[in-house]
Amino acid sequence: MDFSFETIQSFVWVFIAIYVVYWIKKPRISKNEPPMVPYKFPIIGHTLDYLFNAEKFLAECRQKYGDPFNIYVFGQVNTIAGNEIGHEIYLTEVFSLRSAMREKFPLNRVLNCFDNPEKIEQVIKTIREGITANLSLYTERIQKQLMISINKEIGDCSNPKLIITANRNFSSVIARPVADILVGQEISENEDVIKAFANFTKDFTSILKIPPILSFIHPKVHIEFITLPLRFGWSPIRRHVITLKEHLRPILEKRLKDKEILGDKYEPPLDIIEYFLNNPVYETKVITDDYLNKICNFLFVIIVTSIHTTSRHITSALYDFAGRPELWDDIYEEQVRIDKECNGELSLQHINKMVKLDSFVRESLRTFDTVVGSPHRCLESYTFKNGMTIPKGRIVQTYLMDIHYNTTAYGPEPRSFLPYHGLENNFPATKTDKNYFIFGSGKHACPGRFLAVNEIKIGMHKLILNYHIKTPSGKIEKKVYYGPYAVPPATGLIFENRKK
Ligand code: HEM
Ligand SMILES: *[C@@H]1O[C@H](CO)[C@@H](O)[C@H](O)[C@H]1NC(C)=O
Ligand SMILES: *[C@@H]1O[C@H](CO)[C@@H](O)[C@H](O)[C@H]1NC(C)=O
Ligand SMILES: *[C@@H]1O[C@H](CO)[C@@H](O)[C@H](O)[C@H]1NC(C)=O
Ligand SMILES: CC(=O)N[C@H]1CO[C@H](CO)[C@@H](O)[C@@H]1O
Repeated sequence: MDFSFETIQSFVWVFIAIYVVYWIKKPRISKNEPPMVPYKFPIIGHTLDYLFNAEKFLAECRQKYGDPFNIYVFGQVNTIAGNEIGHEIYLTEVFSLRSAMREKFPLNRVLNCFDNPEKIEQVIKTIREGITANLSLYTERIQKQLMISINKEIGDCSNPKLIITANRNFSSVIARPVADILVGQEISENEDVIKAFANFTKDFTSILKIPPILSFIHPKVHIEFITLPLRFGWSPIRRHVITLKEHLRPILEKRLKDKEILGDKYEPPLDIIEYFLNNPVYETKVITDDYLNKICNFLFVIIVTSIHTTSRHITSALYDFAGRPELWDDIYEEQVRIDKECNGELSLQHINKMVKLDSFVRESLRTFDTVVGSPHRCLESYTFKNGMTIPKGRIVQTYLMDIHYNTTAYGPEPRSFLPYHGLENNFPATKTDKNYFIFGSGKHACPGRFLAVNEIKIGMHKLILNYHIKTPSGKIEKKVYYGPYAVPPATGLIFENRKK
């Protein structure tokens, strides 16, 4: 989440106004609640600590008050659940990520199917059956698309090249294979479609740049305020939807026609739109505007959950690699060996053999360093196994650092980068575990994680084979923080061709 800090002055004034009006508003905490961390200023509560000092502040709270505890941020009580309690949140349907996301990331205001649990279940089923189960059939295409991206975005680096906006660059790198899988090989050759895929999430999040000051009154007030322009017809993402619709229509019409003419001889292309066309729920004889809207809605849910996340983590993994020269040779050696074995054409078996790279990627995901995340809303009053109770409506945040930096699981120095921990313990990067929550846990764990890790591994494999990758400082670069949320460093990376 981005906060614009330039508007600090107006921020202060609005703040004072709200402070005066609402200084009486106090959080009500019932008897058996987790301990409330004391605070000095009404309304503001722990907001400033949460925004500017989350890591240290929460570590102190954890030590003093145990697990879980309550803090007071943006006028709301949040329960912070760490290593001992965190797992419970993911085991029951009482806690809902989607319900909490509606207030943080109001995508439902632009993609109406986001409000419909059935539609989301269909998306998840599609990812499982259409993508994960057929991943081996997509691998060659993912590889090809990633190579096109790499050649385009990074290209020839006979002279070392500093690529500054690595994060942005990588969203178009990842957009290409995702487009290929979703809408097929033909449309994914179109640069406008790739841009629409790559920019969709970024443009949507432009409405989130407004600091959540009005949340002090109520989170709903903030959400109504920031989505106000949408109601008057402004939409940061409309042009992306239009681009995709324009290119989809002729392709879908052609497929329907071919099917009619060829009958049994029709050879269905392998992609998600074909899966969609064959789904009885979405069966159609004509491609109407309404139908196109439906399919775009569906596709953009996958786009918004897949591209930004994956590009953020491949970027971060590259910084992790670039900052650790001691690992370069070992991991490069594995990639060269596999490259020779497959003659440059990776199959899923070859990707599964990249065990050192897999372990490295897992470690990069584990040490991503978001302090707390994955907000879940409590849908009805709930009592934890330890007897503590929280009321309906409460937001529970997962204290990821507490889970990922557990000394029992990761030894006396859990914060250090342990590149081969996954390899030595037989934990693949896709496997969720009680001390590895980057993909969530339980029934709702990220259904896209197999695709994501696959893309990251293929991408890194190709990059490491082709380039020396360094940080400008020669050291490990620091992550950038927005409140408790981490994003990859912004210093850029230096790419230089390897001599072959
Ligand atoms: C490195 C990349 C990714 C990370 C770190 C990530 C992380 C997550 C997390 C933490 C959750 C919540 C899980 C929970 O509540 O237990 C989630 C849910 C989800 N992810 Fe991912 N994800 C990634 C990539 C992807 C990709 C590539 C796709 C699509 C192909 C995807 C689709 C989804 C969907 C649809 C959900 C919602 C599941 C539900 O509501 O039940 N994700 N992801
Ligand atoms: C998976 O691939 C097979 C073989 O090409 C195909 O018949 C099947 O429809 C695919 N599944 C999905 C859900 O796309
Ligand atoms: C996508 O975003 C980039 C960077 O902000 C911008 O230069 C480009 O014009 C955008 N493309 C589209 C189609 O919106
Ligand atoms: C580490 O995690 C395990 C499992 O969640 C837990 O039982 C153990 O108490 C944790 N260790 C520490 C030192 O917090
Ligand atoms: C597509 C894209 O954003 N490419 C950029 C990648 O990074 C370099 C270096 O900052 C830019 O010059 C490219 O325009």
